Amino acid sequence: MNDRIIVALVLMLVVGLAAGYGASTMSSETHVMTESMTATETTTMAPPAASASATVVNLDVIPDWGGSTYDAFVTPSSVNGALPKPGTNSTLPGPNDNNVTVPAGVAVRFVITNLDTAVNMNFTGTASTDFTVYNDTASGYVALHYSEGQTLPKLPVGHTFTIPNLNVSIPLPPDTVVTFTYTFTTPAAYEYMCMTPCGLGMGVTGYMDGYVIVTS
Ligand SMILES: [Cu+2]
Repeated sequence: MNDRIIVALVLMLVVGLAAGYGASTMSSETHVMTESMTATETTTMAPPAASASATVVNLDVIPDWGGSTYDAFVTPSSVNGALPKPGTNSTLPGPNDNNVTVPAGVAVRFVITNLDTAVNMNFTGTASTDFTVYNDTASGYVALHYSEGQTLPKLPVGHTFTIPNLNVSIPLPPDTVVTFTYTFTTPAAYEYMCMTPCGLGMGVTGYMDGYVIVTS
């Protein structure tokens, strides 16, 4: 083996090692990028404040509402009021305290505060619409954003905010504020409910069942 061949072999070895190093570095970077792109955004920030604006709907989930043993969706203005009345009208909105009215064709921001700390099921599937979960932690609120169509991890939830006729279902983890925005296109009374087996209030109008009344 002459000197030129030895030099050529050494060069090939060095180039090969460099290429291999480069490849492993690139794949490592790609891996990191993939992880950061699919990871849920996490920021520490306060949840939105309650608002009386017509395009904001505030709902609270109260466990064992008024000692009734029924969990309930209530509008914050009724928290200190009378018990919501179980519905007597099974086809249209009844005389309850948790129906909300919004205009059609306007982006409506929902702010749902789940005051219940119970976990009743794992929520799986894909996000039906963009939503953000604000977790109340010892170090402040941590916001987790999920995008429409994103595969959800097994989210432990106490309740859901579900509008079956619109294929909207938002998980409500315990002790969180959950926000999402939705534009209703057609005026109608849309039933919303909790799909989690959370107890006696499930499916009872005025408790974990109400209506979003969309006006023209
Ligand atoms: Cu529920």
